[in-house]
Amino acid sequence: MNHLAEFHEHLKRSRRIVALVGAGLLALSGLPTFRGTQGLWKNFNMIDLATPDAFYIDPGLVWQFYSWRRINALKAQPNRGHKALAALSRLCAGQGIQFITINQNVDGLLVRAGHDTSTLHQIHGLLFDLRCTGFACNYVDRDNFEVPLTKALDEEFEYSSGHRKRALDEEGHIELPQFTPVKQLDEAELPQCPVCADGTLLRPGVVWFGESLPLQTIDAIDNFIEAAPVDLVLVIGTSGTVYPANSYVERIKQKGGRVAVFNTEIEDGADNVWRFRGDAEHWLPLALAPLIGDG
Ligand code: BV8
Repeated sequence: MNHLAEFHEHLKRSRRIVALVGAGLLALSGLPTFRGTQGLWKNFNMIDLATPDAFYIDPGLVWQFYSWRRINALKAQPNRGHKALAALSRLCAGQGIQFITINQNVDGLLVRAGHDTSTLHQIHGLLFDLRCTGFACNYVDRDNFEVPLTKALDEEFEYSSGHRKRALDEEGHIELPQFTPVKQLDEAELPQCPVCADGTLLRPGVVWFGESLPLQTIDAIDNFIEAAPVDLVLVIGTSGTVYPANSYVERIKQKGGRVAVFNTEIEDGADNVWRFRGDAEHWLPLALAPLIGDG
C-alpha cells in the first residue's frame, strides 16, 4: 500500500495530468477489447474490420460489425473506472489542475459517465457520429443513437459475457465462437447520405487503421504536452500498440513526467512507474481518491 500512498503524494502535487485510455477500461462494462480472445466478432479479428479496405470490399459486413458495436455500447453502462476519471475531469479546473483525457475508445461511455467534454479528446472518433463517404461531401451526422440505422441492420448481435469464458474443446484449446454466417447486405440496405441523395454511403465516424487522426485533436494534444511539463500520465487499459496514441506516454516521460499504469497485464520493471495490476474499475477510484473523494 505504500506504493499507493507514494502515488497519492505525487497526485496531490500534480498540476498537469494526462489520462490515456484504451479498451481495457471497457472490459468490465461488457465490451470487448481489441486483442486476446475478446478481440473477435463472429470469428473476424476486429482489427481487420476497422480498416478502409474492409469497408471498400464489403461495406455490409463492416456495417454489421459497427451496428453490433453501437448496439452493445448503448447497452453497456459506464463502470466505476469511467466515473472516477469523469469525476477527476470535472474537478480539475476548480483546483487549478490542467487535465486532458486522450481516449482511444469510440463507445461514448466516458461522455455518459459525465466527463468534462472540453478536456476529452476522442482521438479515434465515435461510433455515434456518421460521415459521408462522398469525396466532395462533408456531411456529418453527430450523436446519432438510432438503432437500427436501417432495417437490414436490425439484427441484435448479442455480445454475451459468455463469450469471455470460452469453452475448451477436447484438446483443451479455447473454442472460438461458432462461426455464424453474416448476412450479405447490398449497399441499398446500408445508411446513405441524405445530402448526396444518390446512394452514397455513410460510414461510422471513427478513425480506421491506416487513416490519419483528426488534425485539430492531434494539435490540441500536442499543444497540451508541449506547453509545459506534464507531472503525471495515467495509462489506463491500453496495450500501447496503436500509434500515435502510444507515442504520448514516452513524450511525457522524456519531459520528466511520472507514469501510472492501470492494467490487468503489466510486466515488472525496475523503473519508477507506478503499476496498478488489476481491473481499472477497481484501482482508479482508489488511486484518484485524494482528489475525487472516497465516494
Ligand atoms: C495513423 C477506431 C498515420 C476504430 C481505432 C505497422 C507497424 C506499426 C504501426 C502501424 C503499422 N501499420 C499501420 C500502423 C499505424 C496504425 C497502428 O498503430 N496499427 C497497429 C495495429 C500496429 N495506426 C494507424 O493507422 C492510426 N493512424 O497512424 O495515421 C497516417 C497519417 C497520414 C495519412 C494516413 C495515415 C489510426 C489508428 C486508429 C485505429 N482505430 N479505433 C474502432 O474502434 O473500431 S484503434 C482501436 O484499437 C480502438 O480504438 C482501441 O482502443 C485500440 C486498441 O488499443 P487498446 O485500446 O490498447 O486495446 P487493446 O485491446 O489492444 O488492449 C486492451 C488492454 O487492456 C490490454 O493491455 C489488456 O491487458 C488491458 N485490459 C483488459 N481488461 C482490463 C484491462 N486493463 C484494465 N482493466 C481491465 N479490466
